[in-house]
Amino acid sequence: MNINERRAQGSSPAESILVIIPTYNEADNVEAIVSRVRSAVPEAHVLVADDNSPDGTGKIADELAASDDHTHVLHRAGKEGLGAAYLAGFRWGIERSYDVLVEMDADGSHQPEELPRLLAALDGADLVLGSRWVPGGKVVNWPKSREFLSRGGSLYSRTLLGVPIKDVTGGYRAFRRQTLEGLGMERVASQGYCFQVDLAWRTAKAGFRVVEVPITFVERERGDSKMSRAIVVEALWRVTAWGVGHRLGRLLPGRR
Ligand SMILES: Nc1nc2c(ncn2[C@@H]2O[C@H](COP(=O)(O)OP(=O)(O)O)[C@@H](O)[C@H]2O)c(=O)[nH]1
Ligand SMILES: [Mg+2]
Repeated sequence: MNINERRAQGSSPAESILVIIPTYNEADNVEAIVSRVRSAVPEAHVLVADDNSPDGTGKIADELAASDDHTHVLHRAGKEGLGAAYLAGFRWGIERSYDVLVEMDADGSHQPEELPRLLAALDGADLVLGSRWVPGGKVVNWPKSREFLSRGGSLYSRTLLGVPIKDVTGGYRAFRRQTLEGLGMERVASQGYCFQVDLAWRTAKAGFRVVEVPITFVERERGDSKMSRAIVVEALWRVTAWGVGHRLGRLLPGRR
C-alpha cells in the first residue's frame, strides 16, 4: 500500500518533511528561498544549516525562525563544506523522526515549486533525484564551462562506479529517512560536492530504489558560487579511488 492509499484510509498520519538548506554567505538569498519553500509545500519544515557565514546569513535565518514554527536553524562553528553541513542536518532531522529529508541549495537553483513533483515520485522510490540530464531536464543561464564540468563529472562517476544515474552530482534530492539510516552515513568523509556522488552511490549499492525526475536548474542571480578548484580535485581523486577499489574488488577472487 502506498502512502496516498494509507492516507486515504486514514491509517497513517501524513509524512513529515524536512527541507535542509546549507548556507554559506547567502544573505541575499536565504529569506526568498525559505519563503518559496513554505509557499510551495506548506506542511514542510525547513532547516537552514549555516556555517557561521560572515555576511550574517545565520542571523537572518534566526529572524525567520522566530516568526515561523516550521523554520529552524542549525548553527555550525565554521565553514566545513557542503557534505559536513548536510550530515549534521540529516542527523538533526533523523533525531526528530522526519519521514522525508530533502536537500536543496539556497541560491534558487533548485526551484521549490518543483518540490511537489519530487515528493510525489518518492511514492515508488527510496531516493528521488532532481535531474538535469534526463529528458525534460534543463539548465538555465549556466556557463558552458559549468555544464561541461557537471556533465563530465556525472559521466565519469557513472562509468567508473557503475551507477545507473544520469545526474549523479546534483544536489536537489528527497530521501526517505530509512534510506539515510541504511547508508552508513557515519563513514562518509566527502566534504565538497563529491558528497553527492558518495551518497547516490551508497544508495544504489545498498539496493534502494533511485528515481530521477527532470528539473529545470536555474543559475543563481545573487551571491557567489562556492565551487572551487579544491572541490573539483577532491571529487576527482575520491571518485577515481572508489572506482579503482570497486573494480579491483570485483576482479580479485574472494573479495567483494
Ligand atoms: N553550510 C555550508 N553551505 C555551503 C558550503 N559550501 C556551499 N554551501 C551551500 O551549498 C549550496 C550550493 O553551493 P553553490 O555555491 O551555489 O554551488 P554551485 O551551485 O555548484 O555553484 C549553497 O546553498 C551554498 O550556500 C559550506 O561549506 N557550508
Ligand atoms: Mg549554486
